[in-house]
Amino acid sequence: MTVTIDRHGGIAVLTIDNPPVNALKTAVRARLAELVGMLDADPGVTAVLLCGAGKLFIGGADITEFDRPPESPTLPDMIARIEGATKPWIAAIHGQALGGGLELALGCHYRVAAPGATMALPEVNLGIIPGAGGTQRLPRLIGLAAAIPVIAERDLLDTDRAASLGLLDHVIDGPLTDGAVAFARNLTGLPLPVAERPLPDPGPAFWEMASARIARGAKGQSAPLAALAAVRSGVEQGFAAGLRIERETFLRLRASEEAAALRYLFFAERAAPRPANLRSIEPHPVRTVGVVGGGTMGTGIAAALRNAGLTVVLSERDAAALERGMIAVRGIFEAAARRGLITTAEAETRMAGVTGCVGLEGLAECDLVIEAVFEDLAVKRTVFADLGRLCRADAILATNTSYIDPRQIAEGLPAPERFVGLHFFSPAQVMKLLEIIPHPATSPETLATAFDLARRLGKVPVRSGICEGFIGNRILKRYRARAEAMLRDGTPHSAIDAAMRGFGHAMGPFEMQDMAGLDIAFLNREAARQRGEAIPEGPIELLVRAGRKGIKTGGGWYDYAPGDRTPRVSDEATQILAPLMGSSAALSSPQIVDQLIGAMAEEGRAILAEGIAASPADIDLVQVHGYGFPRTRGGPMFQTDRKAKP
Ligand code: 3H9
Repeated sequence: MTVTIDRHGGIAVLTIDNPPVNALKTAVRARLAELVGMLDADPGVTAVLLCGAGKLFIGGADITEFDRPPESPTLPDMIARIEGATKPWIAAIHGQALGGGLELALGCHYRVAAPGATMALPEVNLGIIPGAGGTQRLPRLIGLAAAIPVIAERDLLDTDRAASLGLLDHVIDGPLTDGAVAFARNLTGLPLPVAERPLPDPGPAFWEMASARIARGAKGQSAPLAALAAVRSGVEQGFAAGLRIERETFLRLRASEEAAALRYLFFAERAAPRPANLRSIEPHPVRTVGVVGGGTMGTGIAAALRNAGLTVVLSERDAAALERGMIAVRGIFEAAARRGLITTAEAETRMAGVTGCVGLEGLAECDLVIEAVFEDLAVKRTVFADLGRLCRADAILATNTSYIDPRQIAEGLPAPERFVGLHFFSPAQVMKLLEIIPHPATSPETLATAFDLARRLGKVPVRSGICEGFIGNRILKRYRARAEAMLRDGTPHSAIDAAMRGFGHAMGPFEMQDMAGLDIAFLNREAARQRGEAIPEGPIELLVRAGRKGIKTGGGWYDYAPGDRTPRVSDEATQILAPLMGSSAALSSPQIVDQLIGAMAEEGRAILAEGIAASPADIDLVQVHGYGFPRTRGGPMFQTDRKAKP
């Protein structure tokens, strides 16, 4: 049963019961539509209360239905029926009312909510706009200034704000159903229909400002501005025309590549923290985490852990390095406070949960220790030998290595079943990706703990098998190699970067190298040569030997003005690179994109064939959350999969 009915005297209480999020799938819509007529015709019913079972009211339309043509009754039709009912319908909101769930509540005649509920229209996250009246009813209820950020800019309303804006008619402090039934009993009739409420046009300056603000925050996505356009057409042409335009836009965007990519990522991100094979395994309790190494990675990891409420012990080799590390962690919290993300008091509280220790003895009581010292096998082995001796027998030990084989690091560890790779991305307090790399001996409990930690940290975890660079850096290497091969064939690096930016990347492969510093790649290549790998001299060697190491030296692939990260084409770099450049005609932007995405996907397929990644979606999550692949494009595997389909 998707909708249950209960009677409280003359009040019919309908409860949508469609776990896990009461999504408005076809069967729910059909049942509700049927009930409108039945309850209207029932002389014993004076009002209808609409509730959600479980922890929330309604999570929205059922996104799994979006790959099929809309099925009757559609959500707009069903809401229109409720709006046209002769008896009052009251939405009783608890937990969350999202997307179509909030739109359904807006179509009811009254709304009441429990304290602490959230009301939002997150459709733009899925590349669509509200498609069941949200762009028309919300502004008429709470005004344009408050409604536009909710519709187009991901603003969330909590119960207090929703009540003060007039979205809610009443806040119910005690048990929700009882309070809502009492509210319903006191009603004397229907309010003025939302469609008839005035919505004056604020004039062109208002729209221009809203449009500029939304464009800035849209990150290349088309839905936010389309949502604003739907609101505006309702203001200029009236409610009915607004509804029609909203629906057309919703259906058009729903069928777009962008929306398909964002839906795909929505489900991949939801599935990532809970791999099926670990669902029944209890994670190890983790409260206090040790971090070894107070450099950029270690301090970022410490901040990420504190942001999730874990207690942190930061360990460094000597007092001076520890002090630098502690100052760096404090700097992260203070920067968050300056940007208004947390209060200064909260920054202090977060810092108070970080203690420092010189040496590893201070980590003895930690539940988990994450090693983030520099990439040197001997150093890491010494750290783990000491941790193995000093830490509690049940503590989990993790390495943040990005390149070294975890099997080599763990050699000689007394309990390799409690050892795992946790590869964070820099800055670790910001980047969402966490590659989890089990050692062959890692126990399911240790692995489940790693995934649970990722969930608590708000990270997107992806399990990777062991290979050089794991999933992400292995694909990066292939991507860079392909870009360099294009360059050698005769396509200028500026054209390659511009093509990737045009595709949606924040920067192209050569700009990325300038930002990271070419010397790092140079040193890695030198180290590989010393290990006996045949790596030919290439552009990186030419640039670094000419002193061009990237932004930090004022030039690399590009020139940079002091204090400005804008790349400018460099005559000097062009001259340095000239001997390497082939004479083939430069590739066009679509060819560049095709070849680079193709190279990434090809490496991805090899990674899948070797069992390094579990699914194409995992590879795409790595690209989107660790390497700046544009969300609206889904990922390299998604791209090639779509291309392969007729
Ligand atoms: C919309 O409403 C369009 C309308 O304007 C117009 C229509 C005409 N549908 O996140 P969780 C699944 S667009 C289908 O882990 P939480 C999810 O995949 C929609 N499935 O739980 C997962 O499945 P599994 C606008 C959905 O407690 C399971 O439920 N609404 C939907 O951390 C649990 O999810 C949104 O964009 C759905 N709508 O968070 C809200 N939602 O167990 C999207 C979830 O198989 N949803 N699932 O992996 C959310 O933000 C969160 O899921 C929510 C619960 C906050 C509700």
